[in-house]
Amino acid sequence: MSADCLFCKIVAGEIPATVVHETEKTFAFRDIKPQAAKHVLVVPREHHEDAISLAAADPQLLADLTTAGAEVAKVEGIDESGYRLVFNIGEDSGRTVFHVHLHVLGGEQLGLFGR
Ligand code: DGP
Repeated sequence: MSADCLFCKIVAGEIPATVVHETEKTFAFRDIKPQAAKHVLVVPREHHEDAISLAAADPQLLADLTTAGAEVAKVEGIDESGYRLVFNIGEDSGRTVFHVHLHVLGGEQLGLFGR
């Protein structure tokens, strides 16, 4: 656990969140500010800053996040209609929380990426 990390605190149960899915290594909860009808964040229990550093440190854990994302889509009932998986990296992505998180977005027709 990293001190002062919001998502470490959510994983530890110190800050409440609506949990959607859990494994030994991953934890998924609803985004507080949803950008789609269904918006869930999947994080590793262990603190890593972003998907790129996680890929270097523990590629299996990055794969576990993706697998958990697919399981979240099933739990949310959007696995057949389709969904989007997103990692934000670096300043221009607009990311705000520096504990790697996979966004699972769906439940409606999603718009194209852009400005
Ligand atoms: P990003 O922009 O990729 O860093 O996404 C961070 C997401 O985290 C953003 O969509 C809003 C969400 N978020 C921020 N604070 C909280 C919180 O306290 N609880 C929950 N459930 N989500 C949060």
